[in-house]
Amino acid sequence: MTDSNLSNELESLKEAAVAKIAAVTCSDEMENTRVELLGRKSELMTRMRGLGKLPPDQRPAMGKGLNEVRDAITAAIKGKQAAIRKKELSERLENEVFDITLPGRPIGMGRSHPVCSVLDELMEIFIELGFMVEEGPEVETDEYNFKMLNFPDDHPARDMQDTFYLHNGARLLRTHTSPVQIHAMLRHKPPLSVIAPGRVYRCDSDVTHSPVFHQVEGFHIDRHITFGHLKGTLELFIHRLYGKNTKLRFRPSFFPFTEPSAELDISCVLCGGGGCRLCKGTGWMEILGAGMIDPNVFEAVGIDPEKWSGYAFGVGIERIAMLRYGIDDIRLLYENNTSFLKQY
Ligand code: FA5
Repeated sequence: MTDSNLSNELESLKEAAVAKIAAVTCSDEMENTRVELLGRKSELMTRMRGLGKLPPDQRPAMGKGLNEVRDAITAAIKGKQAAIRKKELSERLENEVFDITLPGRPIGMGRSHPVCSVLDELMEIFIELGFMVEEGPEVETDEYNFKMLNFPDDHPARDMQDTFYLHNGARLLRTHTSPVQIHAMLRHKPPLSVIAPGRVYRCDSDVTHSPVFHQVEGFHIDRHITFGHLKGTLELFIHRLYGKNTKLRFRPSFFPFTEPSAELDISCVLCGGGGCRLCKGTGWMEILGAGMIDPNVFEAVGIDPEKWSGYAFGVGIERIAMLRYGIDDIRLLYENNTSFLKQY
């Protein structure tokens, strides 16, 4: 092929491609045209692949000419793509109507969960009374959860709280917040007033029992502390929480870490004491365990029981929330049904 024949042929290939590009009107068509002109099956690429079969003396001129055609087509496509994008954008801006006066979609406001509200309220009462806040681990050892709290090995008292054991019994999920008493007594010297909120775990489930629930532990150690101080503090706390008309009842009980021990019931706020599903027909609802700290517990942490005495109590937060809001099934608190939770 002569030089002039070659350049005529390449010139007409380029002109045909540029004319095709100029006729394109939208971005979909642009993409199809690009593939047709520069894709693997395009005439240009087929010719480029055939370069190796040409006589060696024709290859440089043909290679140079094909590269120039490819550059020209690429430049024409880029220019056209920019023009089409601009045209399509201005068409959208002209045609799409955006009404900024339409009302927005409402976003639901978050709110405090009933358990959190009660917990905050309770903490506020005790902080006002001068108690300091302590926390302890949820994964405990038998030592802290039972042994140092005066639960003898293999004593039936351990069965009072069905325990979730971990690592073949080497660790456990704490069954109550009372082990925080031990952590705090080892950390601080008396006099000491502590409040310890937290999550606790028991293998237990019905309308008033949940396998995961919250307790607040409270204890006060000083010289000459008596059961009278315990009664006075709990009465003040219950009346602040439920109002002065709420009745309180202390029942003798047993906890290995307090002596004497008691459970505190309050009159059922749902039925007013007449008996319902919440109070299991008794008119009363148990909300906490309490007592005077056992001298064995003081000895386990190196506090002299001859010099110091103290009271302790452990409150179930879900029970307080159920009584406060008249909820008759503890499981409702954990189903995350927002229509239910929104009421509180
Ligand atoms: C205790 O857990 C003792 N540690 C409390 C204590 C502390 C006594 C300090 C003396 C001195 P008890 O097992 O009774 O005690 O639980 C305390 C409160 O937790 C109960 O009164 C109840 O309100 C609540 N509670 C117990 N088990 C559950 C459960 N499975 N679900 C929800 N609340 C529970």
